[in-house]
Order: sequence, then C-alpha cells, then structure tokens
Amino acid sequence: MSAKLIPSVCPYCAVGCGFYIVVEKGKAIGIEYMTEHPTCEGALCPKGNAVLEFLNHEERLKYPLKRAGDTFVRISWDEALDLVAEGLSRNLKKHGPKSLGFLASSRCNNEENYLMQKLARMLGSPNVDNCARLCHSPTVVGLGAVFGAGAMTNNLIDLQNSKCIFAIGTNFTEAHPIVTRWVQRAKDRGAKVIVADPRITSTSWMADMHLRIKPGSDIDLLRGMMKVIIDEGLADQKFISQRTDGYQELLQNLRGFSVHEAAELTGVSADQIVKAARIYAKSPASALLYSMGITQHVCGTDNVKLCATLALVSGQIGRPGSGVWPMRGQNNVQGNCDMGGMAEFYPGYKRASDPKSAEFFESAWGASGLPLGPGLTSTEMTDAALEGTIKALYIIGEDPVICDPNIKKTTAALENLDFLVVQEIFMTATAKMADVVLPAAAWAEKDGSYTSMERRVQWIDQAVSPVGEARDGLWIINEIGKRLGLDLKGTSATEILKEINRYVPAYGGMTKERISRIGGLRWPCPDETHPGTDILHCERFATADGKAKMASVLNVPPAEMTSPEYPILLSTGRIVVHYNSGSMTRRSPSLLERDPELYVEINPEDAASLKVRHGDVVKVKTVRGETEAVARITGKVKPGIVFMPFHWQGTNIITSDALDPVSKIPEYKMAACRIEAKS
Ligand SMILES: Nc1nc2c(c(=O)[nH]1)N[C@H]1C(S)=C(S)[C@@H](COP(=O)(O)OP(=O)(O)OC[C@H]3O[C@@H](n4cnc5c(=O)[nH]c(N)nc54)[C@H](O)[C@@H]3O)O[C@H]1N2
Ligand SMILES: Nc1nc2c(c(=O)[nH]1)N[C@H]1C(S)=C(S)[C@@H](COP(=O)(O)OP(=O)(O)OC[C@H]3O[C@@H](n4cnc5c(=O)[nH]c(N)nc54)[C@H](O)[C@@H]3O)O[C@H]1N2
Ligand code: SF4
Ligand SMILES: [Mo]
Repeated sequence: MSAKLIPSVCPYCAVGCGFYIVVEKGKAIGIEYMTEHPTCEGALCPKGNAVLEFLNHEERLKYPLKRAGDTFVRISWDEALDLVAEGLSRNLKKHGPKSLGFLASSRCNNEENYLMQKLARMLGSPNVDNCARLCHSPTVVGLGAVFGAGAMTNNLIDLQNSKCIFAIGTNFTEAHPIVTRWVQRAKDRGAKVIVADPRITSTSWMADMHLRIKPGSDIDLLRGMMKVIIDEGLADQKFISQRTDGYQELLQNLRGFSVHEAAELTGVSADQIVKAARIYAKSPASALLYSMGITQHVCGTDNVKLCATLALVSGQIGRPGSGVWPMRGQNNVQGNCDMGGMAEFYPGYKRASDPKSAEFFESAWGASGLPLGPGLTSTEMTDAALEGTIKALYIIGEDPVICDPNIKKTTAALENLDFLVVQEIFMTATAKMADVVLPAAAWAEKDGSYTSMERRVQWIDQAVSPVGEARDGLWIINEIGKRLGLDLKGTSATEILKEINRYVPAYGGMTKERISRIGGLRWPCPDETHPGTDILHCERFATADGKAKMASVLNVPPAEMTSPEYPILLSTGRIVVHYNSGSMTRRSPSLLERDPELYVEINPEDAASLKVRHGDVVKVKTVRGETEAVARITGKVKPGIVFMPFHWQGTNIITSDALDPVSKIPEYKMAACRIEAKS
C-alpha cells in the first residue's frame, strides 16, 4: 500500500499553518510541506515540524481510567461514562445546575466546543469557559466594546502591505513564528517596525525602534503617543468625526498630560515617543499588533481599548495593511469563543445575560429553561470550588494545575471538588487530580474545523485512527449527554457544522466542502455564495450604530508592587520551542533538547549583587511560594526585572492571581519576587 498525503492544520498556535500528514498502513509516518497554504506557504516553526513526536508518543492516554487511591486503574468506556454521568447528576440533583463547571478546550475543534457548551447549558449550567480567559478575554470584551467585534481586523498576509508595524506586548517571532515572514516582507518593502517590550527579544531584534517600556505602563505610552498625534495635527479628523464617538472625552482625558510625563512614567524617552507616534500616524498604512504583554495585567481590558483608540485617532483601520491584529494564542481559541465556549456568550456572541439569547437557543435546540449568564469564568470557578459552590468540574484539554496563576490555590480548589473529570491526550498534572480520566483523540485522529487568529476557518478530515481506545470528543460528549437524558443531536462533526451554519451567522456559508479547500474561508461568511471577509470595519463598525467607541482611560498600577522583601519584578511568558503547559512539547525530544529545563533570566548587575553565576540553580520566591530555576545571566532583562517561561510547573507556583475586574484575566506579567542563591 502506498503512502497517502492527508491535508492538516497545525495543532499548536493560532497562526493556523497547514501541512500534509504522510499516512502509511494507517500510521502517521511523516509530514510534507504545504506550499500552497496562503498563510504559511509551506513554512512551519519548530513545533509544527515536531507534531508527530507527540501524536505517536508512547505516553498517549489509551484507556479510560478511574481513581483508586493514589493511582488509576483501567476501566471500560461504559463504566467510565456511567461514572461521569453519575458524578455530574449527583451534584446536579443535590446542589443544582450552577454547581457544575465546564472548561471547553481551545485545542479542540469548533464542533467539539459547540457541543460542550450545548451540554453545559442544556444541563442548566451557565458556567462554561475556556483558556481565552487567561489570554485574550480583554480582546473579546475590550475590542468588542470599541469596534463591536473582538477579532483581528485584517489578515496575516496583509501585513506585507503595512508601512509601519507597531508591535506592543507581542513576541511574535517566538509565539507566532510564521508571522515573522509577513513582517519581514513588509520590512523588505520599506516598512518601519516599532516594538514596545520591556525585554530584548528576537522580535525587538527585527525592530527599527525598540521602546523598552517599563512593565505595566502601556497606557501611559499610548496616551503619550496620542497626545503627540493630536497636538501635531496628525489625528485623522475626517475619520474621527464620521466614524467614531468619544473624541471630546479623549481630548479631556489628555488635557494637561505631556509627552515628558509619559516619558517619566514609561522609561521611554520623549524623543522616542514622539518619533514612534509620528511614524505610526503618518504612515499610509499602519498595523498595530498586540498580545499578552498588554492583556495580562489588571488593566488588560483598558490596555486593549486604548490600542484600538490609538488606531481610531490615526484613522489606521479598515484598509489594506491598516488595522489591529490581536495575536490570539491557541489553534482554536478564536473558534471556541465564536462557538460560545465562554461565560459571557452563547454561540455567535449572543449575550448570555440577554433572555433573548436563551430563548433563541431554546427554540433552536428544542430545550427549555436554558440558563442566563454570565456564568462563572474559569478564574471565578476556582474561587467557587474553594468556597464549595462549584462541586463538579468537567475539563476538556486544559491543564490549570500548570497554567493557572498561583496554582497552590487551583490545586486546593480541585481537591475540594466532589467530582472531577478530565478528557485529555496525556496524563497531565490536572488529569492526575481527576476521579475519571477520558482518553481523547488528538487533532489528526478526528474530523472537524478550526478557526485561526485571522478568522480563517479550516476543516480537516481524520488522518489516522485514535490510539488505543481513545475516542473523538464528540462521541464522548454525546455519550455523557445521553446518560444524563439529553439528545445533543450531534453524532458527527459534519452534522454539527450544519447546526453551526444555522445558528452562528458569521459561519452561515461555511459548508464542509468550502472550508475543506486549502486555506478555508474567513468569517464573516453569512451565506453559501459569500466569499468570506478579508478586512473588517471598512465602511462601518460592528457596533449597533456603526460607529466605533473611543476609550478614555488612565493607567492602573499593578496589584502587586515590589517591596524591600520582594524587590524584583517577575515577568513570565513564552519561548519558541515550548508550548503552554508543555504537556506536548516536553514530550517531543527535538524540542526538549533545545530547552530542557526551567530557567530564570537575570540581569548581570542583579546577578552580581546576588552573587549568582550563569547556570546556578536559584530559588525564586514570592508571597505565594517558591520554586527553583537555572539562572541565565543576560542583558535581555533590565536590572530589577527577571523573566521566566511558564512551560514547567514551577513558574505558576509563584505568579499572581490578581484579576482585571472587567475581563477577569490574571496579571501573569507582574509579581514581586526575591531571588536567593541555593545554599
Ligand atoms: N512557542 C510558543 N508559542 C505560543 C505559545 C507558547 O506557549 N509557546 N502560546 C500561545 C498562546 S496561548 C498565546 S496567548 C500567545 C501569546 O503570545 P505573546 O503574547 O507574544 O507571548 P508572551 O511571551 O506571553 O508575551 C509577549 C511579550 O510581552 C512582553 N511584556 C511583558 N510585560 C509587558 C508590558 O507590561 N508591556 C509590554 N508592552 N510588553 C510586555 C514580554 O516581555 C513578552 O516578550 O502565544 C501562542 N503561541
Ligand atoms: N505564568 C504564565 N502562565 C500562563 C500564561 C503566561 O503568559 N504566564 N499564559 C496563559 C495563557 S495565554 C493560556 S492560553 C494558558 C494555557 O493554558 P492551557 O490551555 O491549560 O494550556 P495547554 O498546554 O495548551 O493545555 C491544553 C491541554 O490540552 C491537551 N490537548 C491537546 N490536544 C487535545 C485534544 O485534541 N483533545 C483533548 N481533550 N485535549 C487535548 C494538551 O495535552 C494540554 O494538556 O496558560 C496561561 N498561563
Ligand atoms: S507558527 Fe503556530 S501554527 Fe505555524 S507551525 Fe508554528 S506553532 Fe504551528
Ligand atoms: Mo493564550
């Protein structure tokens, strides 16, 4: 039998690169590059190249398991599903539907996420959420408030048309490596790249200007830039008057503020702020890219709103090369939010707090008594589990015991549950705490669609059979539903996609046949003749009256300040070869080899005063606890700041769980710590 090439989409980040899986005798034996893919043109980053290392890994979960004391025993699917149904219904009967929590997985496809939120809501629980809470919830609510839609306005390829690329709080060369290709193409065509990041990164290396901003001072920087733009007459008055509201309030907000004050607050020189503002506002097409460096703060939502407002003041939106690019994280986090896997929204961003949304889906699903939201966010579910109001949790493909902030609290919360079920491809730290572990099919082992950060929806067919007795998430959710007396009416991804076409307007014309073509389609795509949409907000914004709503805000200090006892600021983030919890990348030999252990970057000045040398193991302590890491002495971080990747469990023992009050995102980027040489 000869080898077959099955088209696929990368299961890691939201760039959504395509490649072919080489299948021989039912096994994935290699990958081939997909040069005709519009976004990646055949390129893949190290993680994309290593996907088969985790897919075929011997530690993949192969059988359902139930807890037996400190270990697990293999059980049949029937027993596992009965146990799950029993665990959920026991709490439902005793404590009501709001005692149940559901985490939908942004690593899973649209159809699985649609079905997961349908299960939660048909059981009467409004508490369904996903990892967007930890990353781009400020985008969904903040960009949603300003533009009427919380999604990337243009596409990634379009970056080549930009003449200025302003990247604030995004390290795309490591977190979205294939985007680098389009930024480089813009640069080759004369674009100026401005990067605002406290650290020296591979992204700042490609910048014409690096604004080495003080962590947490982005609002001051953005206000400073807007002040320059307005004072120098660079604001786009025609755009402002025709297409926006709130300009007078903004002028009021900026009254008395000066670029010198901005310089003092941000640590970026006044000259640099002026220069950056002029380049951004004057360029014929400016792109603003942002990500976790601005969202993971207690003022994350305000940060996002002000980025959007800067684009509005300058009229830099709604044209080729000009717009706002939120750099979304997971392969299907955009889709999960679109599908309603979020506490605030039913599918298609129908507000969960609006009785009309519940009525709409009652008639769509033939259900009654659907819950009104907003439900509890994932971060609030942790508190509720600790308090004993959330009793049972069903988690698909998330690893909060590594990725939540202040994981001691998360662990205590999970311990306090009556029942925990985890549906996973590996035995993660979270799965180890479960009562029942369900082995799931990985991306290449199931049919379904994924929505990338550029709103690109791509369907893939199953390439290989699931390992062992692992099953497609759809089958598992349906079986659980059945045992709880529900008919979720979604046995295949094809069937559920048709339901999505009916009830999520932006996906109306996205038939399986159309999105199976290489590159798929980009939403909104309301009907079957619609070609999909490249650029949003060209004529009007997605708000009720079509106008964008400018924001006027002031900076909010971080929840945790450095002190004599904890004098150093701890910032956390990503490195190119590891991915989030590391459950997949730490099992990939080619990736692990490049970065095998948790480290902390320390400036040489701090290292000298701490008497720490490169390669020493040090203790990093915060009020919440301590962890060990290998010291890397480097000028990439300034004195007084250290940086740790979070792909090993140690990091989130010490991070802060302070939340942005609007989006409830944790402040992963700011904690006060102390470094001690290990005695
Ligand atoms: N290799 C890899 N790629 C990934 C992931 C991964 O784990 N590994 N995860 C995916 C996910 S889920 C997401 S959400 C994205 C995230 O992608 P990014 O947001 O790009 O990643 P981070 O490293 O968290 O943060 C970006 C930058 O913000 C800077 N920063 C920190 N504090 C501040 C600040 O106060 N102001 C400013 N302006 N900048 C600041 C940091 O120094 C860092 O360089 O990546 C996705 N892609
Ligand atoms: N300190 C610090 N912590 C952070 C961040 C930070 O910047 N700093 N960033 C935060 C951000 S932005 C995010 S998004 C979160 C990420 O947090 P998580 O979403 O918890 O991280 P992942 O490692 O992506 O977890 C996904 C899980 O899904 C499993 N999985 C993969 N494919 C499938 C599948 O097909 N089916 C099923 N059932 N499971 C599957 C993987 O094995 C993995 O365990 O971390 C957050 N944590
Ligand atoms: S850039 Fe993202 S989608 Fe592309 S290969 Fe790398 S991890 Fe996969
Ligand atoms: Mo994320």
